[in-house]
Amino acid sequence: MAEQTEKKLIFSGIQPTGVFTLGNYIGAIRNWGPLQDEYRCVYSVVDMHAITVRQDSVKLRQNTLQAYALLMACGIDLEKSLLFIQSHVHTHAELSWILSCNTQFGELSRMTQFKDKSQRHPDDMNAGLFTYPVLMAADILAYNADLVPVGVDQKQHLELARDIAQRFNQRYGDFFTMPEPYIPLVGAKVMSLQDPTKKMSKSDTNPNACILILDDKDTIIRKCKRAVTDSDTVVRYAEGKDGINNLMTIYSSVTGKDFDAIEREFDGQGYDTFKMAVGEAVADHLRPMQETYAKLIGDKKYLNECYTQSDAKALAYSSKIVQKVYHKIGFVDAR
Ligand code: ATP
Ligand code: LTN
Repeated sequence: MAEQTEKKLIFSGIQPTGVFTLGNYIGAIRNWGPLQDEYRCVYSVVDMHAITVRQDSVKLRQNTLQAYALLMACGIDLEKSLLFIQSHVHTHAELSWILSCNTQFGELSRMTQFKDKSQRHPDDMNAGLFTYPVLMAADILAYNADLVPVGVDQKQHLELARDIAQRFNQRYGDFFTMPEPYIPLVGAKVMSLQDPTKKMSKSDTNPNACILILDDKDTIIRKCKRAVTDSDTVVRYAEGKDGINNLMTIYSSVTGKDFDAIEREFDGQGYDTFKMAVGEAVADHLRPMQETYAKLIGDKKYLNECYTQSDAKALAYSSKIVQKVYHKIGFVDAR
């Protein structure tokens, strides 16, 4: 990365909590590949974040490799970017501790994701779930990232990362770059197919609520056909038509057509035809990625080489920043 220092730096991460949804894909991951030419990109499979919710250890290991291969299949190119596994780079946990000493209890209590997740897991309100946003701030600040591509649900966490950075800068002198969110104009919040007032989420218990990016064509079409819509029949983007608005957003994201063009295309055709078209367009869009994924996941040795190389580069880069942080706060320099 050293020879390209004039380019801005991007950081983003995704949790290995299962196969990615179409929401993860449209809201975040699909934007990561195209950014690689303009920016220095650092991406991570954030397994330490995933354990804030109880995980089966065998499944977590499989999901982490799967997430890694999926990101490569979605276009992360290791010639251009870093793609590493968070737990392999110890600077993240180290910086997280320092930042947690510069974060207020009240700030963390206001995080809506904490409130949601602690309600959903009342038997496991662990401290990690509470301090999750501090680790996320550490991920970003350990690289002094300029931009963070995420879906809209992560905006609040990013604002907290900025507040933490600003507080640190005020206490110890300007050091951290203020990271900016990079949120897509269309598709920043893909909604559940079964309850279009809720975000599509990997952890939804109803399998019809989300399209997984490894679903086959028949499954995708079936899920689209069953999507909850209103009792109107006109394909039109309008208030109160949450289900149709969501399907139009999905269709627009995978075909590149704008809402006016979609309304014209389905003029007088009713919801069934539209839902079928959405399912087919999504399946066709995902197919090349699915084929690449199938090849990658069978080659564990290659995957291992890829993350080992990125882990080392990420560690070298972030260590320099964390060492400077240690010095600024008054720790005696280590040899
Ligand atoms: P979980 O359900 O396990 O909490 P998740 O599906 O919310 O996970 P994350 O790993 O937390 O997924 O998110 C990865 C990225 O995907 C983030 O940038 C997040 O903003 C984005 N994202 C998640 N869900 C959606 C969605 N429905 N629409 C758009 N972007 C989304
Ligand atoms: N919290 C994020 C995942 C995440 C992340 C990050 C995103 C962890 N660290 C750093 C951007 C930058 C989520 O999507 N739930």
